[in-house]
Amino acid sequence: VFDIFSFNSHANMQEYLESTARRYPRLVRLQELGKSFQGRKMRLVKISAKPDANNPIIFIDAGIHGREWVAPAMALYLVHRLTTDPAALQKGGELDGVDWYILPLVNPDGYEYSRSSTSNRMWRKTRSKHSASRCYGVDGNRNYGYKWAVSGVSNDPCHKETYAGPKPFSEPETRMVRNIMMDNAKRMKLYVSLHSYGQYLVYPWGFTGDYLPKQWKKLDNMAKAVSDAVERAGGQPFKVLSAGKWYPAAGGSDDFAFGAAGVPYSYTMELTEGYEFTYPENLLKTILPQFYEGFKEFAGRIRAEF
Ligand code: 0X9
Ligand code: ZN
Repeated sequence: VFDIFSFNSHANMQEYLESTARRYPRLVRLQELGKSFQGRKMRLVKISAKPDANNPIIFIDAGIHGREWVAPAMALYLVHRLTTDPAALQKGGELDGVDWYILPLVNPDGYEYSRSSTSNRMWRKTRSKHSASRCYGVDGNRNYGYKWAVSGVSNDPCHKETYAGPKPFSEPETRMVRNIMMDNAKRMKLYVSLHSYGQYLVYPWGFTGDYLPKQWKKLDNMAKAVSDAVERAGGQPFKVLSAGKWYPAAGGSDDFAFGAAGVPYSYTMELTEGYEFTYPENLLKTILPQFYEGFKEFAGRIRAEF
């Protein structure tokens, strides 16, 4: 059964989303996006106090890398708090003047492969098969069509980590995220892609560390404020810098959101320092609420600016 402070299966997540949408019909809508390569349902969770308003949109996705289990757990915790915490609906709360779009698990095939005891806990990529190769999977976070494959990628389909795919958006999963961004580009003001591990909050550019976007100071300031909020809640601070100064890698969703969809604030958030990919499940109840305070800070700043 689904438990908000556990690592849930994709199937249990879908049940949770369905029951949440049934329970809070005025607050939550599920948009069917299509299916993953192996046929798993992909749904965007839209949470809005006033769905018809012209609110700025905060778009969160998680779990593009199969083994990074903490990321979808955080995304679902956001759904949980936004729907059940009365403070979220109050004036100045997270839902006041802001719409939340959450895609809790971008790569369900890779996630389930990583969960299966007969496969590989460290699986990162999708589970697609492209005809020319005997190997499986593409690194979803090298597959986006902005400066695709110019740095930090492998062209070898058998590379376990960073194969960029045969072409940009070769994966159904990354195409779905692209469509969410492009369909909502006008109103989308913040994009956060949740990953793990190492506690980093990084912003464009990711494809290069040689230079920064001209708006980098605003990106940097917001990230530091979010990090401070998490620290005030008892969590570890984030290391804040541009993704490319950490290490250059092209074809990431953050660069696409910022460079192609024109989302003014775009981040990759790497949760949890210290445990690599196997974060202890029993610590989720401590850290998820701490990170949530960072998302409150994001929402407050987006509301104030847009
Ligand atoms: O390499 C990645 O895709 C991300 N780190 S992870 O360890 N979770 O794989 C960082 C991506 C940062 N953004 C870009 N380089 N565009
Ligand atoms: Zn990752």
